[in-house]
Amino acid sequence: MKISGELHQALEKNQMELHYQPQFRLSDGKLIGVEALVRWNKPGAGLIYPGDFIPLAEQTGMILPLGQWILTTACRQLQRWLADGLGPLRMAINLSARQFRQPGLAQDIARLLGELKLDPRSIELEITESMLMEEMEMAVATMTSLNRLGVKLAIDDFGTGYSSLAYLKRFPIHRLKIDKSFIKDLARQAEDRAIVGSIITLAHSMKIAVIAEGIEDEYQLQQLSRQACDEGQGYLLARPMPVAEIEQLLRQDF
Ligand code: G
Ligand code: G
Ligand code: MN
Ligand code: NA
Repeated sequence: MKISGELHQALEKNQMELHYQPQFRLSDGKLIGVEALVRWNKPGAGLIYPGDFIPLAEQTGMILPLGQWILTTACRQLQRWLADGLGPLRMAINLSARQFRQPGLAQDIARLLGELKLDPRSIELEITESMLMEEMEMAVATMTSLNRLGVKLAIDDFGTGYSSLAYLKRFPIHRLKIDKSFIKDLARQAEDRAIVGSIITLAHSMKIAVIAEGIEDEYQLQQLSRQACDEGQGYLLARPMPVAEIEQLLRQDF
């Protein structure tokens, strides 16, 4: 079967799963959130990572039902954790470009959060710079309605797109996620330290918080703390993990 047909069946056959990667506050190391990351558990093939099926899902439109499933599953999971006393906790969810342009996104999310009685402020939607730059008027309208709903908005992979920094002023943005390419060589590259420092200063001057992703070693962690980065995520701190594992971690922490 062609992979596009397989993707369709994968959802129906319950082969999609979400893994969760913790996010930590750097000032005291507290776990304050998780990012949902989708995987396809394909029989006979093992775990397939999103890089190998999200682009196709985006092309074929399958990303819309898949994205809906991801939103619902992540929000339900958060609701269960909070009901179990595991929290306070923020759930970060990646939106695809097509999902972001889908009319009615904010209403769909509002309905979902209403059904689950979830505080919208505990949900953070991650979008990329390029999603903001195309069809700017529509992007402003979508961001505005999401912001009115009360969900938080984060710019993922920050620094890798066309950063017309003017958009930071135009859009209601709560957090920048510094792309891991700037974190990788932090110890060796003075330029990367300068870029990271500038992003943090700029963001803070606009009352926007900053999270660094891809933290893999102690130097990076210390350097980011010194540079007053608010939060961090990366293999050094914790890997993305399946539900059972993250629950163990949450039970230790809360
Ligand atoms: O662990 P990682 O391989 O999960 O993720 C690779 C890429 O796939 C990242 O750029 C990430 O943003 C994207 N991705 C992961 N999970 C999701 C998801 O649930 N929805 C969308 N649209 N993208 C995702
Ligand atoms: O949505 P986004 O593009 O931010 O996806 C995050 C990606 O980064 C996922 O593929 C996730 O598995 C991966 N990731 C998380 N922590 C680390 C890390 O410390 N190092 C690297 N190289 N990748 C990471
Ligand atoms: Mn992300
Ligand atoms: Na990212």
